[in-house]
Amino acid sequence: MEFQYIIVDPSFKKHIALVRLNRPKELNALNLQLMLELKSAFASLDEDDEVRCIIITGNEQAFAAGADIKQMENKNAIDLLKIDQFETWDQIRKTKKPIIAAVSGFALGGGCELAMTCDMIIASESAKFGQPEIKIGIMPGAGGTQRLTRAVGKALAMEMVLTGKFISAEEAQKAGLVNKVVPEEIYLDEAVKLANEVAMMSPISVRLAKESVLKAFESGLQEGLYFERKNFYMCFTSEDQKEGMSAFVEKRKPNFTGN
Ligand code: DAK
Repeated sequence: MEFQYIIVDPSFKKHIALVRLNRPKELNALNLQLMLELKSAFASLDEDDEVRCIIITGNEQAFAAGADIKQMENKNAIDLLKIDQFETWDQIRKTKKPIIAAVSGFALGGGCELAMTCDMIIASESAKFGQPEIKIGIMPGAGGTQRLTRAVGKALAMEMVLTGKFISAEEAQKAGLVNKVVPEEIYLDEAVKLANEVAMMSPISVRLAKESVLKAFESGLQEGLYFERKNFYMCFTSEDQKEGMSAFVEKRKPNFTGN
């Protein structure tokens, strides 16, 4: 897959794809073209049966410093409405495969929102998370007020959104925003480790389980429990369920095929 602002390797490791944001001079600011490229890459990786987990990363200095302010500066509301970037963000949100964000350096504004749209976050010790839109006269627009609040709670989310202050990787982990913080030299390796663990599981149960966890953010408990139950039953239509349980009984490792 050839793109201008991202680098995509569908077979980075066995069953693991890597998407790298690649506008280093602009700290990976998310311009419209980059977002369209991400949309296309995620759609295609989601269709690829060989891919069981996707890692998205930037570089040591920046995951992404937000949407491209220079591109937005002179837009008005109708321009934004016509561009309808939400469709692009929705494509990422709707990706069925699990996505891990490997974050180092700045994850700000749309960059923080992009990381939060992923399913898990591995951070390097240098990672800084923030929603600084308030400092440029706007507010978060790609889920920041909702996902950050659900992740870290009202008090910290309110402080970050209203003052634009950044939090460190360590604070982000304490607050529940990231899964793990590791030294900068190994943050991608650590993400691969986690991706590997997920990729070894049955892709069907992984898909249904991801869907079910996400449902917890969108529904009341009763509706979520019914949804989980249906997905649980569905697992029993897969060959992987038979394989997983036989392997346990036969005291061997399962070989999940995604059927
Ligand atoms: N946009 C454009 N360029 C950026 C940028 C950004 N967000 N962030 C950094 N850059 C550029 C800088 O302009 C500079 O370019 P040159 O001047 O060299 O040409 C280069 O990257 C290096 O940046 P600095 O020189 O500023 O580097 P420093 O180390 O001094 O500072 C910084 C790093 C990250 C603290 C600083 O660059 C900064 O504050 N950046 C802006 C952070 C920010 O405010 N982010 C939020 C942007 S608003 C939506 C979806 C999403 C969004 C909106 C709508 N829809 C679906 C409709 C999201 C909005 C946002 O994210």
